[in-house]
Amino acid sequence: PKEIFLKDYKLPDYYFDTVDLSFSLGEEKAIVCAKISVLPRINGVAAPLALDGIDLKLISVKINDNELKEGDYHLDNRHLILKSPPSGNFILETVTEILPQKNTSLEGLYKSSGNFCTQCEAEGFRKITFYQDRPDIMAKYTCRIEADKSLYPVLLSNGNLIEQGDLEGGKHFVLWEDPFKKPCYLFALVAGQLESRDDTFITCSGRKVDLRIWVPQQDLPKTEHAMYSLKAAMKWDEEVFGREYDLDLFNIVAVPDFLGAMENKSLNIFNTKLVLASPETATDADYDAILGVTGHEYFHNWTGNRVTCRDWFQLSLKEGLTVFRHQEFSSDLGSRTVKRIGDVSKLRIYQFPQDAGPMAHPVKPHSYIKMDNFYTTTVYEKGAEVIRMYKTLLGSQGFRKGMDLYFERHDGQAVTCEDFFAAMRDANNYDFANFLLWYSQAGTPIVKVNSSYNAEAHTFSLKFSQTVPPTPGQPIKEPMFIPISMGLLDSSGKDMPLSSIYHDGKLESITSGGQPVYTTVLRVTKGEEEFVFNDVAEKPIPSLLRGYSAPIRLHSDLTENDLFFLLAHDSDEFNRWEAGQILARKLMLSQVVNFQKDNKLVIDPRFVHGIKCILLDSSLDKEFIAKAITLPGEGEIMDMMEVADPDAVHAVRSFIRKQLAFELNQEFINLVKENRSSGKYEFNHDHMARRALKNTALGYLASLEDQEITELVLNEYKSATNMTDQFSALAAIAQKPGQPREDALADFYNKWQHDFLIVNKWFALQSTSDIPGNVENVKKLLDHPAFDFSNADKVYSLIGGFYTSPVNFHAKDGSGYKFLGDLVVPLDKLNPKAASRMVSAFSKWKRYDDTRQNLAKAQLEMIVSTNGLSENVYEIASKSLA
Ligand code: BAL
Ligand code: ZN
Repeated sequence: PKEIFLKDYKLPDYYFDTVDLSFSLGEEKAIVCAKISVLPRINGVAAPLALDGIDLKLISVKINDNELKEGDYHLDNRHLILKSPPSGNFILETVTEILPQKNTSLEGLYKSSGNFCTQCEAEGFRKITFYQDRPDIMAKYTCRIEADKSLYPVLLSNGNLIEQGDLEGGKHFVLWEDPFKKPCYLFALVAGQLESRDDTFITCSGRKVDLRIWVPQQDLPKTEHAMYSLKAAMKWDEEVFGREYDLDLFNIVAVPDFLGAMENKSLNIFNTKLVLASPETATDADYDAILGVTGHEYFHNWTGNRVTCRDWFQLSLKEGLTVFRHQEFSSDLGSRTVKRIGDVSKLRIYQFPQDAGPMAHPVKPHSYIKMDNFYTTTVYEKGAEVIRMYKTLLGSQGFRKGMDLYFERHDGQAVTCEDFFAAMRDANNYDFANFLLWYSQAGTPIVKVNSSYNAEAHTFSLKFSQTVPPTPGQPIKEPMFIPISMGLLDSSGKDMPLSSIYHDGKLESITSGGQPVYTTVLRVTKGEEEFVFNDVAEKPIPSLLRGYSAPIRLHSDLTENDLFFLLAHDSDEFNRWEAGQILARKLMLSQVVNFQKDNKLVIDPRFVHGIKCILLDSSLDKEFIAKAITLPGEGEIMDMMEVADPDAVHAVRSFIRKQLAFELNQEFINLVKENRSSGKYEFNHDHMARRALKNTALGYLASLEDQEITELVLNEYKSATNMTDQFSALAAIAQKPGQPREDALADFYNKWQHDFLIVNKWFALQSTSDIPGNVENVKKLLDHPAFDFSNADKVYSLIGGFYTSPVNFHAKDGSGYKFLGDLVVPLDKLNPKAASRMVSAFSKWKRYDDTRQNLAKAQLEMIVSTNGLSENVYEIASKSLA
């Protein structure tokens, strides 16, 4: 397989101006005609024109109406190369035949539950027709679709519907025209039996936009929340970023076989689970995901579609930025602190390990074999943190100025991350020093900070030192520009006023309009650096990295007492949560050592007391309490160990949970009773926070061996009036093996077997379980009538879920590794994207003991030596072994 490098980027020799597509959709094949007006980049230079094409049967190719002979072009299984096109503008016409019904890869044109749909990002358009499949080719499209009218009454594409009519033989046609230039990855087509929920949105300039959400008819009642989310997103983008929607129609289509969601111009396509919701069938997490993803895809209209990427190395230009935008949208509609805690947890659980493993890559990768493998948490979530740092440094207004300049300069263009950086810099005349390193250096920076107070001089010093660990291909790193948002607490827990800092040989005032500030942002840019605060009346306790102002690992010299103090008093709620997490991590790591030495496990009474104070603090947001009493995940603790020990970490986490449940039993029971749902389900922060707290408490209680508690949890399950409560109670019961677990799981399946989205949750609940020897249960579920190996969502729920349970996936007998390894190769034949995700589970194999290393390595070697492997799987498996 060929590796593609950013440094090799070249401008295309040809641009495409207009593209007229025509699809004839049949039951066995589809015929695609493409008429493209081609412009050479340099007039008079006639280089060969290479078009990408995979799994296409070429019927004919014409230039300026003249059919080409075989000697005029070269055709192989990846390209059609026109050897000597005319030296000026010309019209290229191709006719190709494709087989959507046989396409299981979920990219290109394929059928899903009887409907045709497309997925073209990153490089799926080449499975539809011969094309220069790269994002810097931006053209205006029309799309004519012809199909049987009774089977496919709805025919959709991008832009505006400009013509439609009936044809002979029970067929009909439509013609769509998209007035905006776009790269081919934003092309979309849908054909099928769908109905729409219709609504309208009046934009800030008074234009009426028709909104349609397309689903099978019986699902229409479940689209209310998606429509609410879309309208909220449209309004929010106008208010916060001044971005108005630019067409008169916006469509969303829900499709059962689809990876995530896709921002095709004015025709977003979503996996069904990201559209459908009702209180009885969807959890609060589902409602939240629908809000966030609907926003995300809509926001791409400006950040991704109107301004797109020059090449795929720039993916974070649109994805990091759009994730940041949807995070802010969700924060504004819910609780900012709780959203931030969730986003930072996600970063730590998924991105930090990636940044420390064999697939570590910068936010702007240097190279790839298969671009699909780079739709990663680094590009998305770390990329969003990079955008957040611009805002932290520039403030809200400065950031908005930078965004406005970015759109002003680049609307209608395909650009780079450096172009975005330049807009932020130029709009604010800001010195960003070495900030661009965030795009080019992989690895999570480790920042150490030591503090000291001089009681005579009333000064307080913070000394920072930073390192960035080596990552594949980058053994030596430069210091990064790290914004540290911080404040100082006095002995009563109040924020102290900050007036001036001595730094880099200069005294800097940090007042604002003559008034003292209570939070400031330090610009840490060197390997070692000191900041000295003046006029500090008493020894303070520093609150560092407020709001998690940079994606780093911070090691401070705060004592446990300092952390308990911050947990109780910090005005920055994020840092209150963070203090509790640091304490929990310290406690868990200390008990892991005890477990490994066969010593008795113990829990620090101060920790129990700290949790109790949070539980009983009625001034706190209930969802914040739920987050603050949740222990760090097992993966997070394993990441902090020299050699990851899944058995020890699992035993310790379970022990602490159980001990807290035992010691705070009455408090947890009270929380369950006080926060039961009453009345109608509502999607709003207060209601969701009550449910989150009640269900977190229930989860703790269910870890105890106690008949009364088992009955309480069963009762919660039976009396639940919405899916959030019902599923949480089921998960609580399912923590422990035994008859109540079996009965509840069977009951739940019987109730919901007609709803595949809920059945997927049921699969995932069982596959992710920590119960001993779970691999055998999961193997049995592979034969369950509701499981279907060819459906990606079922595969993610059952097989993908399994490796999220460290004790079972990393079982010392190798049973977990073998289970997954055996499934990767057959899955690769059906869906390489899904298979490569599964292989990623092995990528951290070097973090474990020798026995586990050998067992995991054997699976990777077996996979990589398989004949006919996809590039997707090959890239992950071979890089993991390197
Ligand atoms: N562009 C791929 C799906 C998404 O990130 O929106
Ligand atoms: Zn996106």
